[in-house]
Amino acid sequence: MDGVLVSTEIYHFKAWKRLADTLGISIDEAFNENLKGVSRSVCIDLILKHGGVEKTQAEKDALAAKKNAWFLEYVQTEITPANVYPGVIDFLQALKRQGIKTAIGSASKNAPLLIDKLGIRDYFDAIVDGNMITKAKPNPEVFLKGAEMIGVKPSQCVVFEDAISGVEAAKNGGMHCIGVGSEKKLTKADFCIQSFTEMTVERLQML
Ligand code: GL1
Repeated sequence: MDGVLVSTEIYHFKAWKRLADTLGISIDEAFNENLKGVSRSVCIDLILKHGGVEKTQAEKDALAAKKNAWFLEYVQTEITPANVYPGVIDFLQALKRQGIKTAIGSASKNAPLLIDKLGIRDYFDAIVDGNMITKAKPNPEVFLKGAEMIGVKPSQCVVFEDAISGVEAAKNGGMHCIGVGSEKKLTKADFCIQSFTEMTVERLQML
């Protein structure tokens, strides 16, 4: 979801950077690639490790809560249906017309809130969010659960991913994967698109 269907990953990055700054840890967009598609608690661990800072579990929980409060502030004030990427709605409508099932697989615990705020719930047959999974990407749990919920075999699923760990999760689950972003970065994807405006049902069926 974040960074694939909607431009919400920038708000996660903004909130993580704000938190890292309070800890005297510097993170940039290149480091943020490691955070994409990764759960809140794993993000905290990666940032602390990056800064060589140690915290107790209770302190980590408090930091995670702080980041989430900032993220929710951005959701309330800055995120609107205009954050849905170009071509996404047209492609989802085309899939619906063809009777192709769709699911969201997100590590975010805020996914249900965002999906409603963005007005895209009706386009999906199933939603798997961070509250329903225990294993982070590159573990395929999030996608296997989605496939199970829509009753489709993994080998017949196509995952759209912008994160390296997400592409690996799709492949680890025996699924096809279309990278959303640079093919230099998402090297394990079957192919990459830069935008959903390039996507057609025919192109999907080639896989
Ligand atoms: C978590 C992380 C975010 C992002 C998403 C996955 O979301 O905190 O930085 O990696 O997972 O897209 P959340 O905090 O909303 O559960």
